[in-house]
Amino acid sequence: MPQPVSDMAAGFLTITNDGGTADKLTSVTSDAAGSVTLHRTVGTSMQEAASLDVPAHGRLVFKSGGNHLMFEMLKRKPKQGDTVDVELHFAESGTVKVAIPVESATYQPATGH
Ligand SMILES: [Cu+2]
Repeated sequence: MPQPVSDMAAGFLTITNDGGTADKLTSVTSDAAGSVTLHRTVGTSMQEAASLDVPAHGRLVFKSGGNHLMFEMLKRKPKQGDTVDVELHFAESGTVKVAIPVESATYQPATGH
């Protein structure tokens, strides 16, 4: 996550599915934000996605200019070096908790984190 400059922030990560069953990321929640939505980039505009596919033996990649998490109504402004706790909710795998590190405000992940 680039250090937010407002009450909104983008988040990036890479989800790897080692299993033989396709899954879907259906929602993301965080105590740090009032709302977290899944966005994908189509051309130059971004669209909210109801879910994102995680293929069997594949990866779901969030990166600059592509899929990203959109944190809105941040309850506090995380600083570089902090981590933001996030719960990833999957259709098949249930809930997975991750801590996303906060990077500099200009951080642009090319391949996810
Ligand atoms: Cu967005």
